[in-house]
Amino acid sequence: MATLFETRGNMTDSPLSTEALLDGVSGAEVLVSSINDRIDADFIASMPKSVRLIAQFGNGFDNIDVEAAYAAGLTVTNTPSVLTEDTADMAVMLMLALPRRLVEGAGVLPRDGAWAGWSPTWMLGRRLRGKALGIVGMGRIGTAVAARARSFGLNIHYFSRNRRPPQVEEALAATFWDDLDAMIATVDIVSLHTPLTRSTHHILNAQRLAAMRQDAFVVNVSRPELLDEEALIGEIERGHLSGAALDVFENRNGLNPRLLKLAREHRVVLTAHMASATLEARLEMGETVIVNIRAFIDGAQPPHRVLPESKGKLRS
Ligand code: 8YV
Repeated sequence: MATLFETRGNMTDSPLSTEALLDGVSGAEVLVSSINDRIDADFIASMPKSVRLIAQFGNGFDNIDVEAAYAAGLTVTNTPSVLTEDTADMAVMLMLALPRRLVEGAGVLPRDGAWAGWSPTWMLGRRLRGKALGIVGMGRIGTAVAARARSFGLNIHYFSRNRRPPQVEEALAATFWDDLDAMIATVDIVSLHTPLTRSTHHILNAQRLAAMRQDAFVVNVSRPELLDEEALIGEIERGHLSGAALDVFENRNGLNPRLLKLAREHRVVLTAHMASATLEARLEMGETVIVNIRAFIDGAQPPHRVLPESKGKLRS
């Protein structure tokens, strides 16, 4: 970007305050944002009028009030596709890690430096093959998760705004549900792959968590607000759900101590928002940002424009 454009960057790799961000965009035409930057209606109203494009470095864009941006005549873009495979890898890795006790097992030798040896009941986990996986949101990432999960012998179920074509369902042997409550009450694993919008906020609410099968578990590599974290913790604590594997969690006032306790007891696996963290994904995200900016500056439609929900769809 520094070669192509006159660029002012945050080189610290840590989030900027609103004031610093506003200062940074003064006189700029483009703001390149990430999930850490809160681009709400107030921020948009305070932004210098020179800014015409918000080019998000990321797939999700729930940190941006897209509605307010469009009302102010701004264009918003994101970087889909390039982090699909890495994110799907992570979802499946977590799906395996929890029932096969990977984190707990991998910690034994480094902690004790020795091991008493194998026994028939040593580190017994639960088998994944034959279980029913319920995918909430069968977009790019959900579909990539389904393809991987299929090869691990999971039976694929999904709930999505748009039903996938018959050939996709056939290839994945996937069952479509138009009733989320019914699907959730049937499957052994619920994995969330829907974007965070007003309508998906707490899509996995207390009632749905309570309706899940005994010993079922939850995987979330999407956004923490998709589930009611308090209710999830409660269901695990009371022994109804067998656990959760989360790459995202509420962290506004620090991590919930009850969640941390469950992680220390190995009933929950926590990774720290790293599902798309590969060098390759980050480079391709950067390239996608550049393509979006270049197209916009050249007066063309940027390839990865995102539209407000009220326009009837999320992405162009
Ligand atoms: C990104 C993500 O790294 O793209 C997303 O939606 O959740 C992340 O994996 C982050 O959003 C960067 O803005």
